[in-house]
Formats: sequence, C-alpha cells, structure tokens
Amino acid sequence: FALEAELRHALEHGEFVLHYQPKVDLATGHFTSMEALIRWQHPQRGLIMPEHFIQIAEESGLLHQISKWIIPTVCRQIRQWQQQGLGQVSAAVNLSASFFQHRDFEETIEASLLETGIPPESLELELTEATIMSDPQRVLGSMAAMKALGLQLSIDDFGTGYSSLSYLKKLPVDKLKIDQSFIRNIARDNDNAAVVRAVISIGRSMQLRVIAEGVENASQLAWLQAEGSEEAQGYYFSRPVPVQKMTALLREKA
Ligand code: G
Ligand code: G
Ligand code: MN
Ligand code: NA
Repeated sequence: FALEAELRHALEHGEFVLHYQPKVDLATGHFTSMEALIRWQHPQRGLIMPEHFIQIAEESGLLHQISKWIIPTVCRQIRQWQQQGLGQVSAAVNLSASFFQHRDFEETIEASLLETGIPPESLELELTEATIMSDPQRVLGSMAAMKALGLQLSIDDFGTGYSSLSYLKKLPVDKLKIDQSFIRNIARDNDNAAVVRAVISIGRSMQLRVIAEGVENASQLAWLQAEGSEEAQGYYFSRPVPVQKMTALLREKA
C-alpha cells in the first residue's frame, strides 16, 4: 500500500515534525503547557496534517514507531526549554490505543525520562475516551503505570465518548480536556453550555483540572472564565506553531 510505504520512508528520513500549541492558565494568562501535534513535512507535497495520515499509520502499525520517535523528541524539547530558563515548561503527547498494545511502551517513556532528566510531571499524555474504552483493562493498567512514573494524564476530547462517572472515578487522570465541539457555540447553544458547566463541576468534585479546547474568540474566553474553567487552548491564543515560534511565544508568556 503506497501511503504506508511512504510513511515508513518519512519516518526513516526524518520528515515528521512536531508543532506545539499552548495551553493557557486562565487565572494568570501564562502558558502552562504545550500540546505536541505531528505534521508531515513532505518534500513535494508540503506540510501534511495528521488527519490525512494518522489513521493509516495506526492501521498499519506504524503509529507505534512514530510515537516512539515523538516521545523522546518531546522530552528533549522540554529539556531544552527548561534549560533556556523558560520555567517548568511541560508538554503533552497524544497517544492512541495501539501504543499500549506493545510491551515496550513503558520502556520508551522511562528511557526518555532517564536520558533527558526532565521532571516526570513535565510530560503529559493525552488519551481519548475511545482509546481508554477500546481496551479498558489494558489501558487502565498502563495509565496506572504511567502515573506511578509521575507523568500527568489527561482525557482528550472529553464529552464525546461514553465513559460513565463511576468509571471516571477509577481513572488515574489529572485533567479533562473538554472537546472543542462543545465550545464552538457556547454563548448561544444551551445544550453545549450545559455540558461544559457539567464538566467543570465534575472536575471540581473530582479534583481534576479542566481545560476547554478550541477557544477561538474573546467571548468564548469570557464565558469560560465566568464559569470557572481553569485552562483554555485554541486559535484565540495561538495556532499550533513550529518549535522556533513556540520558543519565542514562551519568552513572552511562560
Ligand atoms: O492539529 P491537528 O490537525 O494537529 O490534529 C488532528 C488530530 O490528529 C487530532 O485528533 C490529534 O489528536 C491527532 N494527532 C496530532 N498529533 C498526533 C500524534 O502525535 N499522535 C496521535 N496519536 N495523534 C495525533
Ligand atoms: O484531538 P486533539 O484535541 O488532540 O487535536 C486538537 C485538534 O484541534 C488539532 O487538529 C488542532 O490543530 C485543532 N485545534 C486547536 N485549536 C483549535 C481551535 O481553536 N479551533 C479549531 N477549529 N481547531 C483547533
Ligand atoms: Mn489532544
Ligand atoms: Na482534543
């Protein structure tokens, strides 16, 4: 299959790059963390977004290899930012279900922590409800192991899955990321507003930080601040940007 072969080639030839998008502490306006988002810098076709290759990579088993490149790359970037005096910078990596199906996933993370010497809590992992529910036993065990290493864990796209509240209580997570579909029309859509208020309230009662994704304008931000969301992420603050741009942003906002 052509795309699969191309992806393998891309991995071997260093064509993948990570862009970073900040998460903003709404109390202070400071950047608290960055989300690493993969792009494919194709020599002919230019920058290709993950929606065009992540699924194929996952289905062909290559995403595991790609994640084994992403984790050390992000850890080294965190160390570099920390060494540049930009504070206790942390960054998040998106992980899919297949990552936990290999025995070596824990080794990959441990080796990256050891190599870079970054504080484990500087590395955050984002898992969707779908990832967790695809193999709850295994993923829950893996999450506990990651938590024991000291990493931060987030549930990504929260609200789009079907995890029950009793289940949520059992998950060793630190943060809920409210899916951007609920934020889009927040001031006018009563149903979305109700969902977001409910997630903020769950976060409070379960001592989980809540972050709103997909914040694109000042009125969404004002609504979220009024309702007590702790963090936000979205184009309003910054699009995902290349490392050099992120470093410049951190100099202003860390
Ligand atoms: O910016 P954006 O187009 O980058 O991301 C689109 C989708 O691809 C999102 O659902 C995001 O979680 C996913 N994605 C981006 N980077 C990665 C990655 O490194 N690993 C995995 N598994 N998914 C990613
Ligand atoms: O699924 P996940 O949450 O990991 O991926 C986030 C996706 O949302 C990425 O594709 C990222 O580029 C995109 N994104 C981030 N901020 C915004 C935003 O404010 N608006 C929109 N439409 N997309 C965003
Ligand atoms: Mn994410
Ligand atoms: Na998300």
